[in-house]
Amino acid sequence: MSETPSGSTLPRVLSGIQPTGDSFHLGNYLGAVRQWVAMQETHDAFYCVVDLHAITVEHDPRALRRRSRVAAAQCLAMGLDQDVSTLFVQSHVPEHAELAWVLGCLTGFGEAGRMTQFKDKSTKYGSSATTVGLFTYPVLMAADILLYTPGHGGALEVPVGEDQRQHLELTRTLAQRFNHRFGETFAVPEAFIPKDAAKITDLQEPTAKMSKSSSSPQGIVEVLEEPGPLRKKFMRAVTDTGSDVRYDETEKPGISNLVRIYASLEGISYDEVERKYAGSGYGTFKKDLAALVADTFTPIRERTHRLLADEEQLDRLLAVGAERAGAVAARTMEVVRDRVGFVARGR
Ligand code: AQP
Repeated sequence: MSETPSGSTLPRVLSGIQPTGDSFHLGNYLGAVRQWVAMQETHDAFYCVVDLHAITVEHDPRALRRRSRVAAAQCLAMGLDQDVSTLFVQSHVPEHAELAWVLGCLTGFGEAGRMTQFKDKSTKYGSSATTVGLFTYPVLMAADILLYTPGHGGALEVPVGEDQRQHLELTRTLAQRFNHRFGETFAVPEAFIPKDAAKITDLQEPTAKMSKSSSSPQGIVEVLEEPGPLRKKFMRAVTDTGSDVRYDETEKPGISNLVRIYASLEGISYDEVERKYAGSGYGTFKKDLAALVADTFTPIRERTHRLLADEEQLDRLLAVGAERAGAVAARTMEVVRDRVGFVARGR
């Protein structure tokens, strides 16, 4: 149990999303933000637009600023409520970078080098574009998490996809190492895969994850996309031989992805989807699925645009989140600085 600036005693949860695209995609919605919205009712929730992580690869400053606001606006449009949870921008709380430095000094070079996501990304970008920031990305993620560990025996839950499990393991190791060297400070965070979180794959390459930065325009379904192009993408989605709507990840990865999306949006089982479309063929199923996605995203898109139309108000809302998150982070860092042996600043 934790005590927050608002006095909440609910278990705490922390999660983040990168402002790396002009829109979130269907995977971000079904695999992350929709669960965030549900968890704000049951948890003392902290959600973060991780702009520091977004500069680990080359970026355009104007795009980053725009995308950070777009990311925050989409979170709010999807149902995050700043009165119930805490939504903030990572760079507004400088303690994230400060704790990352301290934790970096506890992380072995070899240990960081074993992170598979780093190996994949550095192979993809090539050695000249592989920065030290990309290498230490998991250490920053550890700092993001550990700053919000409730100090007095409370739990911190971190929803993670399979691809982030190794980073969470490193976070747990660093928490234990810090506690061992400097005294009990961090509760060791727990990973969990949120109920109903679906992994969504690329519409053109159904065995690859749908991704802001690596999917092709035809493979990704964007939340802010207009219904027309969105429908076309579903109609052109790669499907498999045969014509029956059946969930089979090995034999039918394309149609299985579409069944997963349908089931997830409707809150029904794969069997129910199969029964509903028995004998219908792919065309009817794809048309209905496109309409279902468009109906889900249209109000979100409209709310996002309304929020973005008043930038000052949006920034004020984010300042409220930064204030609340900053209060927790400042308390944690005060303890960390003392434990590590930094001289307290005179007053
Ligand atoms: N395809 C997906 N299916 C289900 N969940 C997904 N998530 C991402 N893609 C899918 C979840 O969305 C959250 C935020 O992800 P992120 O923006 O921090 O980075 P990511 O996981 O690396 O997502 P992208 O789209 O691939 O971004 P880029 O291209 O910038 O790396 C996470 O909870 C993630 O699990």
